[in-house]
Amino acid sequence: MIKVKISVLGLGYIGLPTALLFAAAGHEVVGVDVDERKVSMLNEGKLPFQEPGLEELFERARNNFRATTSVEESDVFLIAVPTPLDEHTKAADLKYVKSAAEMVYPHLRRGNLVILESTVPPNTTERLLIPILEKSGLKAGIDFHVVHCPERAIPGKTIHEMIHNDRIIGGITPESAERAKELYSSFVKGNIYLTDATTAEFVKLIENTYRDVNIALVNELAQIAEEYGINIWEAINLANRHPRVNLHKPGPGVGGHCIAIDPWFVIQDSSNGKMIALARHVNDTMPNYTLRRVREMLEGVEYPTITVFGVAYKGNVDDARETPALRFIRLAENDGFKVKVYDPFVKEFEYPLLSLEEAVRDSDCIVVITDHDVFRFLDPNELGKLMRNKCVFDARNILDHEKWKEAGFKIRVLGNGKKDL
Ligand code: SAJ
Repeated sequence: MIKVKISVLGLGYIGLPTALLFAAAGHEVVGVDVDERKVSMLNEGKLPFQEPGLEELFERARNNFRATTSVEESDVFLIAVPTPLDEHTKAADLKYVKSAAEMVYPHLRRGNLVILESTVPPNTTERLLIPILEKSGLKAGIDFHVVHCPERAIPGKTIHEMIHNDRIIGGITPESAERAKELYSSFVKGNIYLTDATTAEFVKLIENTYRDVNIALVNELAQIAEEYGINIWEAINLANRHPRVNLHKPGPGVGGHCIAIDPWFVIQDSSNGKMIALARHVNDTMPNYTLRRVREMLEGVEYPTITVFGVAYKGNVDDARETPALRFIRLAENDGFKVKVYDPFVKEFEYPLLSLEEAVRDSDCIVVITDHDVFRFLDPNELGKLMRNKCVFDARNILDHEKWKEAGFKIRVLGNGKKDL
């Protein structure tokens, strides 16, 4: 392996593990982030967020890694900055990619490699990134290499998947792609497939769009199943016995920085995309549907108080970006519910995060919004003693319903229309 100096711009959920994997592989890595607090934390040996295996990886990488707020000359520049959605235009907001490219081009040298890992709409590498980099006076594909190498790692298993998942590398030239393949081979054990930059951009987006559309399908089927008095969870398990059926799980909505956003990047410059947009709408309105079911359960209860179990966008992570819980809580408050929030993982949130006891005290209904495993092991008898009414709405079908029933709880489950609950 040829040891190189790599600057990684953006030390978030993707950039930091990537930087540490390259450093642990023996490269000299400079982590660059505009957040001075994060930079000093890292240089003091502290991690800014939790992810399984990250602590151990940080230990292995420490000697080859340092963090800073400014870019310096390097052999490789890897851009892993956020690409949020502009809610008004439903298009990608690429301001962080632009500013990262503006920070890089003054330091660009002949033979350098620039890697864009951020998830972007098709043509972003060719039409936005390269024109900025060429302000250096150097020509992309001739004087320096450029690739788009989308990350595909799922939070909760990020490091394992960064090493073992197959990778797609899209080069503006085949040489650029080969050059990046050589570099990623220093820690990637999955297969590395090469293509062009725009195809790689599109591949990333359609992976997440596939998941979002399939989740929308089961979210709609869940509502239909309830009308027929059917339990969607039983039906899905049975249907997935079919060799060519892989139905996903319904729930109170789709969150996170990826699945809830990337479909919009696919269709933003296209005259097509009706189904993809409709799937977004179905998933974005699941908090409304969930609230409707909770309201039915609490019919007749005056000044109802509900307890939201979980605000992370999914189970066992501390990330609440784009979480469906926020929309659910706002809708519930607008509807006259008093809402109390409990989440054992999330540290910062728009609403106060209470202790378990405080959150359920005098509550009329527990609403399971996030599928944190710890909720499965809670004792409904103890919780029931603190509540005003013993109701639970399980929007993730994760609780042991028999146990809660025995503890005297009235139970409803999203997608289960069977009356015998
Ligand atoms: N969800 C459901 N039902 C399901 C699966 C998920 O309602 O059957 C919900 C989750 O609760 C969550 C949201 O969808 O709110 C997304 O969760 P997720 O676990 O599906 O995905 P992410 O966002 O954590 O990670 C995805 C992954 N993409 C795919 O699996 C195609 C990951 O591989 C990507 O790297 C990541 O997006 C990303 O960064 O793009």
